[in-house]
Amino acid sequence: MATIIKDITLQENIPQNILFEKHIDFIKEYGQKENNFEYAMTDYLRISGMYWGLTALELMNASPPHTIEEISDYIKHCQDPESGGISSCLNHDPHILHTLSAVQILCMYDNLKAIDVEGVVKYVKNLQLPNGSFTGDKWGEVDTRFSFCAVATLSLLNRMDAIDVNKAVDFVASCKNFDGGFGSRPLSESHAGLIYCCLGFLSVTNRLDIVDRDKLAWWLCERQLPSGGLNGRPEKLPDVCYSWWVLSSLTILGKLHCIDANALKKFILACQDTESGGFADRPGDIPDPFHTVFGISALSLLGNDTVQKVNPTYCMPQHVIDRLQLKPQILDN
Ligand code: GRG
Repeated sequence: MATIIKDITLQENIPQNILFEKHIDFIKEYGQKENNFEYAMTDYLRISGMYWGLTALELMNASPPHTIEEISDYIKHCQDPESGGISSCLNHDPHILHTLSAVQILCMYDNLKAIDVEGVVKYVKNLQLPNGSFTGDKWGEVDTRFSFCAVATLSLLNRMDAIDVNKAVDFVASCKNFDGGFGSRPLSESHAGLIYCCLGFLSVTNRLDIVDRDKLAWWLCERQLPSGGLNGRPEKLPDVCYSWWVLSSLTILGKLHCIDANALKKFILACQDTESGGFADRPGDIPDPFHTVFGISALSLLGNDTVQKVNPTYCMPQHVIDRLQLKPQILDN
C-alpha cells in the first residue's frame, strides 16, 4: 500500500536567525495575562507551561519574569501535603507530569528546598504498579510517558532507589514494536513523542541495550518530509515539536547525523511568528510556549550556539545536568 505524504510548502522570506527579542517578550508576556480567556482555560497545564516558558528563557539566556522565590512559592503551594504530588495549579489534583515539571524548574534554579522532596519521592513510588508501569495519577491511566516522568523525576532527586527499576524496564521493553519504535502501552502504535519518552527512560536507566538501534533510527529519519519538517508518525503533517521528540531520540541513539539538518533548520526558523514572537506548530499558525521551547531546544541540538546547550534526555539546560552530576546514557555515533 502506498504511503500518503502530507506536507506544507515553505514560503519565501524565512527568517535566517532566531528572533530572540521577540521570543523573550512573547514568553514573558504570556504568563502575565492572568485575566484573559486563554489563561483561565489552561489551568490544567500551568506548571508544565511554566517549565516550557522558563526553560525557553534560560536557553535564550534571558531572566525569568518573576523572582525565583515567587516561582518556587507558587510550586510549593501546588504540592499536595497528603500524597506529596504536585498539581498543574492551585486546587487541582496532583499528576506525575506536573510533578516532573516542578522538579525540573526547581533544579534549574537550584531551589529544591522549596518543596517536600521526600513527599515527591513517596508520590512517584506509590504510582508504580506490580508490572513495573506507572500511572499518571490516582485515577490509574498507564502510559510510557509516565514511566519517563517517574525516572526523570527520581533521577533529578538522586532517589532512583525508591522504585523497582528492573520491573519498570520490563514494562517499557514490552511496549517495543516490530518497527523498532515504542508506543504508550504494549501493542500501541509507534509515535515519535512516545519514542522520546521510552528512549529518555532507557537513557536514564542506562538500558539502551534493549533498543533496535538501526531500525529505530531509520524509522525516525523517515519522519522528515520534503519541507524539511518532521512528523510524529506516518501520513501526518510536520509539527515543530517533533523537531524535539525526533532529534532528541536520534541524539540519544548517536544518529543525529542521519537527518538533513539544513532542511530541518529552515523549517524550524520558518515556524517563528515574526510579528508576535514565539514558535507555532507550522509556519503561519498561532505560536505558544510549548512549540517555542521545543523549537529552540531542537535548534540547540542542531548545534546552534546562539542558544544554550540543551540535554537531550531531560530537555533541560546542559549546565544544570552537569551541576547535578547526572550522566544519562547516550550512544556514540
Ligand atoms: C520533559 C520534554 C519533557 C516531556 C515530559 C509528557 C512527556 C514527558 C512527553 C510527551 C511526548 C508526546 C506524547 C508528545 C506528542 C505531543 C503531541 C503534539 C501529540 C499530538 O498527538 P496527535 O495525534 O498528533 O494530535 P499527530 O502529530 O500524531 O497527528
